[in-house]
Amino acid sequence: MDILKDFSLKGKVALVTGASYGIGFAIAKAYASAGATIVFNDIKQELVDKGLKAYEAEGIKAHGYVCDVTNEEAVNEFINKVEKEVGIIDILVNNAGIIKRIPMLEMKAEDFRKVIDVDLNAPFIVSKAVIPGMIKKGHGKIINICSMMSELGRETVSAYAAAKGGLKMLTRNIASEYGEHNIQCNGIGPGYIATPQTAPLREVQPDGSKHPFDQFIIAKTPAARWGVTEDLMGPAVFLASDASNFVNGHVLYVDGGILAYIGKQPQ
Ligand code: NAP
Ligand code: GCO
Repeated sequence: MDILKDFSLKGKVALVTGASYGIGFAIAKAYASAGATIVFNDIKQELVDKGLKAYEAEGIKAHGYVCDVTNEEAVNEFINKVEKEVGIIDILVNNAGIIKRIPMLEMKAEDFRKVIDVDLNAPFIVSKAVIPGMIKKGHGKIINICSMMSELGRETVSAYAAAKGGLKMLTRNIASEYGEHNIQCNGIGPGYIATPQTAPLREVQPDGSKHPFDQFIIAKTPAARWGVTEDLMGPAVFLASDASNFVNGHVLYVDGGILAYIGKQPQ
């Protein structure tokens, strides 16, 4: 037997949302390397063009589309187009996401709603659009990009934590509702990963010292470092491949051990 065959994505169509750069781009690159055809979207044409160039530089022929994942009508049109131009989607990664770091008492309800819209409502909208094709095809993989904040809270991220906690439960619900159609829906909960989203937490201070949050995260992480987008590649391929066909409704935390660790004891 060749167990590596179970990890192959040959012949599969994978849609990764918001994948012009960052975590989505790394996951899409890994899928292409495992044999999948890559489809991605972003809100603006400039970002799609930038993404297409970045994929091309990696030797990947990706299909890029403009689509705001919070707009149900636009998402339905986009998925129809992909099904006609590329094929029925076998793998969906709900990656597009935003964060607003604002103390709760200063946060406007409008800002809270915006985060919920992109980080929770959009995965519902996009999943709803791809599931009928997956049912027709007889299989499907949905991977929701969750967070440490699916489990933990912290100052300033009330909307993000509410959305990512909700996304964990949407994951379990999709698994429960469509498991009988051979659809597996799982989450990946990245730890603190160095991307543009977390850049403000890693900025060097005016006096040249490290950002206090940077040191805080390194101390909280048994691996003693920030994650890099490449850390998510293997787990994302596993959850998209036949190797995980009986794994359903699970969130795989890829966090260097943060969730397992009580924190450094006082010296
Ligand atoms: P990022 O660098 O900010 O990338 C997010 C991508 O999503 C961007 O390309 C962004 O486009 C796109 N996007 C945002 N709103 C969209 C919309 N309405 N429609 C379509 N695309 C949209 O973030 P990242 O760090 O790679 O994060 C990717 C995912 O992982 C997010 O869901 C994030 O919450 C999650 N995550 C990140 C970390 C981390 O430490 N970095 C940890 C755990 C989970 P624009 O540039 O136009 O906004
Ligand atoms: C924050 C961070 C996090 C991470 C990530 C952790 O401000 O605390 O941005 O929320 O991005 O989601 O898993």
